[in-house]
Amino acid sequence: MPQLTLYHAAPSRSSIVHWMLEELGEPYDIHLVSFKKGENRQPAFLAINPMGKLPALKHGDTVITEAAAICTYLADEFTRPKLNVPIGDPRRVIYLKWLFFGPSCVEPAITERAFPRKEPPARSTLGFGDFDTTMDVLGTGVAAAKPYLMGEQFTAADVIIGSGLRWGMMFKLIPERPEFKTYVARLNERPALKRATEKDAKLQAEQERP
Ligand SMILES: N[C@@H](CCC(=O)N[C@@H](CS)C(=O)NCC(=O)O)C(=O)O
Repeated sequence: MPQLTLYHAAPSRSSIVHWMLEELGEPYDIHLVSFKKGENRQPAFLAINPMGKLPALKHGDTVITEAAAICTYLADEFTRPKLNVPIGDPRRVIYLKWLFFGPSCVEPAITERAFPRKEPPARSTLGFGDFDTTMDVLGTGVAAAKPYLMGEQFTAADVIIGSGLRWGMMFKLIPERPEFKTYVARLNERPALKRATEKDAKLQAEQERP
């Protein structure tokens, strides 16, 4: 029986971890949680993640939540596919920066764009500063990706930053800059992402059956 179980709704932020698991190549189970049926707000799931949100991952008896934390954990725990930059490697600072830049800058910048506030707070109080600066920093990083953020090595940071870009571009919330399009097109060629996307389409049909 696989030691890894992904609590998942397809497609959603748990698709980020679904992609990561496909990159990892370890056996895993999927436990579908239906938003429509409100399963994420029921006691059984709240015992897994009191936030009532997906993704959550069970590894043996351990539960971990938050997409970027899960991807960081998996990359460090299962080192065979070399999806992490380990402690002691000077490149780890850049790797960690991108892993955190996803949920703390890219995602809130996109959400702000989708649901703009009438009176936006001062730039200094927002963790992401402002949308344009976030996009500029992201653009510079992605333009330098040869072919990935950490160079030749594909890492969990590409899963996090790539997922944010793919999601933002799908909903037309991120400008279609050539560097974004080139990087995302490169990621879309990864067999693991193709597998996760195909599986998600099937799971979506399954989870929507009454
Ligand atoms: N900070 C969380 C966000 C997770 C999140 O918002 N997930 C959404 C799915 S895309 C969810 O579970 N929404 C259901 C709800 O809040 O009721 C992460 O990065 O993992």
